[in-house]
Amino acid sequence: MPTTHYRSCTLCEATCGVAIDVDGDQVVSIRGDEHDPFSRGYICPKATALADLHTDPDRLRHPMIREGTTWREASWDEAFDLVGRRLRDIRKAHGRDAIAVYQGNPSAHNLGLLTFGQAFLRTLRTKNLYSATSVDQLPHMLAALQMLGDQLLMTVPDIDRTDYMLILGGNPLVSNGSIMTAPDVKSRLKAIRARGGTIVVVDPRRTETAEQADRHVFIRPGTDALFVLSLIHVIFAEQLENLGRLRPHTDGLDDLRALATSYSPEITAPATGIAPDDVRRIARELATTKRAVAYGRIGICVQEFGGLAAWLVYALNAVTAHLDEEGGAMLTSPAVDILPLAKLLGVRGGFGRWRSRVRGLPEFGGELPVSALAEEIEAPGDGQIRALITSAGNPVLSAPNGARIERAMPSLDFMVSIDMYLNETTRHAHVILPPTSPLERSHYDVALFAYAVRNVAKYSPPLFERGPDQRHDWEIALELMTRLGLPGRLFQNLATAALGKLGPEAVLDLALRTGPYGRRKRGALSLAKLRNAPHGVDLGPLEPRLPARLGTPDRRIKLVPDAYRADLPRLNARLEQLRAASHDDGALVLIGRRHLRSNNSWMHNSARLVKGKPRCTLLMHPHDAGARGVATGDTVAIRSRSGEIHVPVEISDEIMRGVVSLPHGWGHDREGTRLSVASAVPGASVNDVTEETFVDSFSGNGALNGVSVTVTRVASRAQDAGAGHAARAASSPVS
Ligand SMILES: Nc1nc2c(c(=O)[nH]1)N[C@H]1C(S)=C(S)[C@@H](COP(=O)(O)OP(=O)(O)OC[C@H]3O[C@@H](n4cnc5c(=O)[nH]c(N)nc54)[C@H](O)[C@@H]3O)O[C@H]1N2
Ligand SMILES: Nc1nc2c(c(=O)[nH]1)N[C@H]1C(S)=C(S)[C@@H](COP(=O)(O)OP(=O)(O)OC[C@H]3O[C@@H](n4cnc5c(=O)[nH]c(N)nc54)[C@H](O)[C@@H]3O)O[C@H]1N2
Ligand code: SF4
Ligand SMILES: [Mo]
Repeated sequence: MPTTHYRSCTLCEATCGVAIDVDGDQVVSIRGDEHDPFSRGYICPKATALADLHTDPDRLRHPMIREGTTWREASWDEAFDLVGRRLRDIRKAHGRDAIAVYQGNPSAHNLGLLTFGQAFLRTLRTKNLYSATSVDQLPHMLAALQMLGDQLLMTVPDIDRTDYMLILGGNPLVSNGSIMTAPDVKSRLKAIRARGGTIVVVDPRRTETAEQADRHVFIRPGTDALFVLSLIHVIFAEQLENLGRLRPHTDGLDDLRALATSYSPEITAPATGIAPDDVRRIARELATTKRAVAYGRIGICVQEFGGLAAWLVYALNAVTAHLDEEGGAMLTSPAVDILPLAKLLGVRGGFGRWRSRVRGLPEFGGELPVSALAEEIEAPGDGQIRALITSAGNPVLSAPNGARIERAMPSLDFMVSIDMYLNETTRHAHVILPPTSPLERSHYDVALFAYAVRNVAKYSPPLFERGPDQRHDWEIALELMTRLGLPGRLFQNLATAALGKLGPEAVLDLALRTGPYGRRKRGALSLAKLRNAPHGVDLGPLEPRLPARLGTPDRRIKLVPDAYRADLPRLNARLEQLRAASHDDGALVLIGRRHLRSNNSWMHNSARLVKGKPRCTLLMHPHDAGARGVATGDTVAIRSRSGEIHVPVEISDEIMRGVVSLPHGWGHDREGTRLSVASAVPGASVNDVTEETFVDSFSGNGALNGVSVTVTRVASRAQDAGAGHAARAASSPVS
């Protein structure tokens, strides 16, 4: 008799409730959980891959040790002994900074990694901490830190109550929402229009979200800071500025006015490509709609002026009285308050407290930008990286010029990966420590519920008993913490032992009980309460949190934090350059793209998800294609300073002229991986051509979008028939 198990899907930020029918150890079906109050039955096609992941014969179930080019299974004891000994030796010989860590995106979807994993990393006390943050939301966190006083105080669009949503550089219909946990975002967007509201999308591509919106405006990649400055310019020029309820708590209105004066829509139009009338219209609509919000996502972050752009979107919401207001950009009241939790785990927010050794890129939140990783491995001298720990990350495919990181890896004295796949990154490790599958562990979305559009809580117990020889991520982290504990740090070592006794459930229970709903007199929230509510609980709509939650020293909102001023000359220089340039010169810039059935680099081993026509295609405007004699289906070479890749082309006017788009996370043709499905549909890695030298030098965030490339035809569709999918060019890499 099949039984039904309820849990949250952990594959993206939407946290959809799934109902999984199981018969013994077999998953019979995965459906949306209609009784989940947040996702109301919605799931996307990726949810079924939870079962594929679990049963995937390629998924590693034992620690692996590499000897030369061959791998053998090892016991946990042997693997931990080796890792502990090698890392201790390296630290002894070269110091703490010789050990680097890269943490990837799935860490944010994993209770054990968010608690024990974080604690472990901080005990290493190395300056060489890296993560996907610096190719993602870093500029958002920086804006939150600078303006509101805590890097975790990122705002969330109150999508269920807004009547006007300006979306910049986000494609929630495909990504299912980011820094906006909102299952079934499509229905939520539809509801905006159904209640008479308006959605405007600003994006270099007419995306799936743009197709659903009232209006779409093309923008030249990397120019959002200029566009938003013009919106702010118009708001002041037409005296529409309004700080609303937060006026007595906000500094810098005059500074912002002064700063925006020189960015009239006429000045910025030649750079952004957005007509002045469009700018004025959007500015007026945003300022005069009571419940309205500007929402910027990864497109405004991973670009040359990501720091400025993300800050200006926050400032725009603030000067239109949409910060911390219903229907605007709000802060959440999560059941697990991540602010105290982060402090407990040793995460200290901050910016620029130190700089990377080789290029001087700024630290953020205790981490250095991943764009600096390769050179920090390569460049000899004090502080050079000698050992690398990767955890839930695949920087070879995901980081800018991942190919250079890959070339640097063999020079490491030691590398260990905490990962369930032998993939493009982990194949360079000496040891792989594979954690349990998502269905074998308990789950609570500590991070994602803190950025959800409603306050919700849901606990998922494990569905399957883990195998006898399986370890959870948190157990792996704890074991490493024990073996690498710094001698003489008695308190830390005792804390490690105590944590180990507790496990993530107890930490979660404590956090729930001490959180805002755990201290209530009636119906106080606890782990036991959540265990009795398998579909999750709804804790209500978002509520105003300011000024109480401010973390700035003087407890005031800073509209114009000092740090940003210094970066304006760089923006002005680019503005002048773009105004002077002819935009008919045939130059091309490259941006990214996501697909509903894909998830960064690691879900291409599910046959269900990768079936169908190839997705790793270059989108190109008909005019640009015509000028190069390229037709749909032809194979082209994309070249940049980093290297060259070959991919098939799709011609469409959904992409702006002068811009081409290729998704990331492909390139599974590297030798020596164990990804039997993915390597049959390899595609090529866009991060072989993105550039580690192309960064937002102010924030340190990687500029994955807006990379200058050339595109030339290498084979016509006919010639290419039978050649299969895109491939990595055999040409020697350039660096
Ligand atoms: N060009 C370009 N590059 C990009 C982006 C882009 O838009 N364009 N997007 C960037 C963004 S936003 C991000 S977040 C990064 C993502 O890049 P990364 O953070 O490096 O993550 P993934 O590529 O998804 O790789 C995840 C790895 O974690 C492993 N894994 C999965 N689940 C678990 C688990 O529970 N435990 C452990 N230990 N391992 C697990 C997988 O096997 C895989 O090896 O890519 C970035 N790179
Ligand atoms: N299906 C699926 N879902 C995912 C992921 C996935 O890989 N697949 N990844 C997850 C992760 S790690 C993240 S961080 C989120 C990201 O979530 P989103 O930010 O919604 O992701 P994207 O679809 O990359 O949307 C970015 C948009 O920015 C546009 N863009 C590029 N350059 C610029 C620019 O200079 N200015 C402006 N205004 N727009 C620009 C792109 O055309 C694209 O439409 O998605 C998550 N969800
Ligand atoms: S939208 Fe995200 S959370 Fe929901 S089912 Fe799809 S992958 Fe899972
Ligand atoms: Mo991301």
